[in-house]
Amino acid sequence: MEQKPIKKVLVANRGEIAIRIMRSCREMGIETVAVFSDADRTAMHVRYSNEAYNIGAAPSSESYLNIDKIIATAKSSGADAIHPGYGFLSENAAFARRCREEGLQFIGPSPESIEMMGDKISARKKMIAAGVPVVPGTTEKVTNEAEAIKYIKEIGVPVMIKASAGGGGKGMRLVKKESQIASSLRAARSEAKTAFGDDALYIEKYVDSPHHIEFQILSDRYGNTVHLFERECSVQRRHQKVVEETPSPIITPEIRSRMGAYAVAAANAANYEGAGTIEFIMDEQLNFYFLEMNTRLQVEHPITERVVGVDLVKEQIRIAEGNKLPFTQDDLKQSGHAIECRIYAEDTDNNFMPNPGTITHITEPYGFGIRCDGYVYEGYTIPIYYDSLISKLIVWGRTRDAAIERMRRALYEYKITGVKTTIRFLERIMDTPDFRKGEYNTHFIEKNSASLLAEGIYDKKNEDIALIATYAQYMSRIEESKKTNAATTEKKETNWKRQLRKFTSRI
Ligand code: MV4
Repeated sequence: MEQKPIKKVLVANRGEIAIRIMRSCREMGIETVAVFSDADRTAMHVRYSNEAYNIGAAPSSESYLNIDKIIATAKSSGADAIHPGYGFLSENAAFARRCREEGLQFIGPSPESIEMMGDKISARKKMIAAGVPVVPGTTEKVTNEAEAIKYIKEIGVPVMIKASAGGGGKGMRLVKKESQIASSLRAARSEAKTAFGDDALYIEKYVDSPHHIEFQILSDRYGNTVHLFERECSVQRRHQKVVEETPSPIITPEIRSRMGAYAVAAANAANYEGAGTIEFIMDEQLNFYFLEMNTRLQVEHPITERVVGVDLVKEQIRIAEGNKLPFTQDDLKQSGHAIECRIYAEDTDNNFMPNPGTITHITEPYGFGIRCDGYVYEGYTIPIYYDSLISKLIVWGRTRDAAIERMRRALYEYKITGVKTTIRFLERIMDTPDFRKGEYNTHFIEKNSASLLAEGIYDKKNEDIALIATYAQYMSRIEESKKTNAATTEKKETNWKRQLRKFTSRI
């Protein structure tokens, strides 16, 4: 067993997750290096770390995605490892490879595992070979229209056309009628090419009204893998998760142990090392299929930590040091129930438009069974450049009902002024009968929009307007980065203009 203790970690991230990671480092006696953009000089992760270095302009392409700068900062600060958090460079195989070449320990899986799982067609192939159930569909990329039509006629509509380089809901098209195949295929291909620079597509049978259930796994480099049970993530809006809970209210112990065994098999097939998540999609009859693997620490990891009693960041670091897993599957049990609510700086009465600004007051909930992972403070201005997540509120209860009651209490105590937040919206979710009964799927928010949203409507047209606002915000960010990166900026602008034209033509 080859072990190399980590003494100093550079955290290549910002916001709540950067602090979350540094907290575990502090408990382990590991020093931390923060990196920050021009927009983050006053950010909390900069204050929390032992050292902090500016890595560039506000747009993430100039800072949190700047591989050369981050590697150089790690080396000059004497860090021996890099934790990428989630988002940004966390699933970037080239970055993991650079770390390896530069003698820095990437706290995460190998670039080969990231690449294999990042390519959804190769992931599907691997899973089929490992005996893991995947959604019925193509195993090779779809090269032409005739082939697609022939295949879809065979398995029957509805189907999803997906980008192999996509994931998380990006680059997908639902095909309900055979007559839509050609146009959907064309649209999906051009979108995939634009968004990922890779136009490979595959086709899956459409699973209607699905549940999104994912399994947390941990693997060491000696071939030991355990799962840490499931997270139910079906309460989401436009592929953004809103509430997560564990255990799932719908799966049985028997299904749980079968899914867990498949999750372990999936990780082993990927020759995986570190913490990862196997996403399954489950239909109304409780049939489940592998969807994709996330090769990073996830936003919602704390509910697993709470119910299983494992600090996932510490385990990631121990694994990266070359240690064996300190527990076996039999050592792990679920105890009680945990729920996470994501608090975003968004205007829920205005199509969840991001609402950055200055926090004029904040009171966070405390007390038994409560964890609040945040990063904002009174007087702090949330920058426009990044994700609008303010904090994650995680509660534990002995039973699901107790956890819901505790979440209601915690949301009642939570006060934020200065920016609009999702807190009241989350209170309404906790009070929705379908949620209380645990009877919900991925259509939950849309189905309950009358009581959840002020306007009571889930309006397509308004979504388009929100998109235009996002576009406007994006353009203002681009203006800033123009000086340094003229060529790619121009290309991005053209793509966005093309997309904007498509949307405006629908209004
Ligand atoms: C699907 C699907 C139905 N059928 N695939 C969305 C995110 C990405 N990970 C895959 N997604 C879906 N794939 C087939 N064959 C429905 C979704 C989907 C979804 C999945 C999980 C959680 C929320 C979702 C919301 C809409 C669509």
